[in-house]
Amino acid sequence: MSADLSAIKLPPSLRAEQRGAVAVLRLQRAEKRNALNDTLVQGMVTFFDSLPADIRAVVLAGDGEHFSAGLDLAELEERDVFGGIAHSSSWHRAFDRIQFGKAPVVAVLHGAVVGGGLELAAAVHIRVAERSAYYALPEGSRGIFLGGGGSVRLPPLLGVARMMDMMLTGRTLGAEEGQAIGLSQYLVDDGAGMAKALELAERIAGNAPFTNFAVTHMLPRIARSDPAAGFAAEALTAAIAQGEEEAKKRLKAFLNKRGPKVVRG
Ligand code: 1HE
Repeated sequence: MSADLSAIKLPPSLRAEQRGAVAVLRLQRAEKRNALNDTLVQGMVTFFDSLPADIRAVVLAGDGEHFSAGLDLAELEERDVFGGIAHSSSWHRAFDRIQFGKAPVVAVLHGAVVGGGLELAAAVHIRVAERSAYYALPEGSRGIFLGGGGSVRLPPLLGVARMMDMMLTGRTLGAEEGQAIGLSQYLVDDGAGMAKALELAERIAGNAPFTNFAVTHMLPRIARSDPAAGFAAEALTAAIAQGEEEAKKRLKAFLNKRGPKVVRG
C-alpha cells in the first residue's frame, strides 16, 4: 500500500489528485475519447490497489467532451478464443477492484458513456450524470459482445429488455432517460458534475469506514443471495457494525443531542 497518492505510478492516460480524504482519478485520453486500452485499464488496477488508507472516497471522471468511448477498438487485434477470454477476464478483475475496492467510488458521467465506458460506470457506486451524458452499447454494430462485466452489472441497472434493444438496434439513452430508470442517481447541468461528485464523496468520506465497507461489499452480495443466507449475512454485518467504536461514538453523540438529525432532502 502506498502512503501517498502522488507515489502511485500511473500511465499518462490517468491522472490522480488528492483533495483531503477524496482522490480524484481522471481518464486523460481525450484525443481518443477516453477509449480504454490495456495500459489504462491496468493503470486503474494499480490505482485502486495502491489507494492510501487515508483516502476514504474516490471520484472518477473523464477529460474532454466524453466520459469514455469504451473498448479501444484499435487494440482489438486478432485474438483467438482463449486470448479473448483472457482479455475479458482482465477487465473483470480490474472493474472488480473498483466495485469491491477500499473506498466507495463516485463517477461523473458526461458525453458518450458507451460500451466498456458504460460497463466501467456500472462498476462504481454513485453515478452523477451531466445533461450531455448518453448511454449506448454499440457492441452489436461492431460484431462483438460485452466483455467488461456488463452482462452481470448492467441488467440490474437497465433491465435485460432495454439492453437487448440497445445492443440489437443501437438505441441510445439520454441523460434524462438514464436518470428516470435509476442508472444515474443524480442529474446535474453540464459542467456541474465534478462539484456535485466532490460534495457527495466528501459526505461518503465522513461515514464510519465499516458502514462504507458493508454498503459496498456486503449489500450487493446480500441482495443477490437467497433470503436465508441474506438474512444471516445481514445480521452478522449489522452486529459487527454496531460493535465498532465508531458506531458507539456516533450513537452516543446523537443521544447526547450532538449528532446530526436526518433532514428532509
Ligand atoms: C477511438 C474510440 C474507440 C474514438 N477506440 N479509438 N466503442 C464504440 O464503438 C464507440 C466508438 N466511438 C464513437 O462512436 C465516437 O468516437 C464518439 C461518439 C465516442 C465520439 O465522437 P467524436 O466525433 O467526438 O470523436 P471521433 O472523431 O469519432 O474520435 C476521435 C478519435 O478517437 C478518433 O481517432 P483519430 O486518430 O482519428 O483522431 C477515433 O478513432 C478515436 N476513438 N472512440 C479507439 N472506442 C470489454 S468489451 C467492451 C466493448 C466495447 O466497448 S464496444 C464499444 C466500442
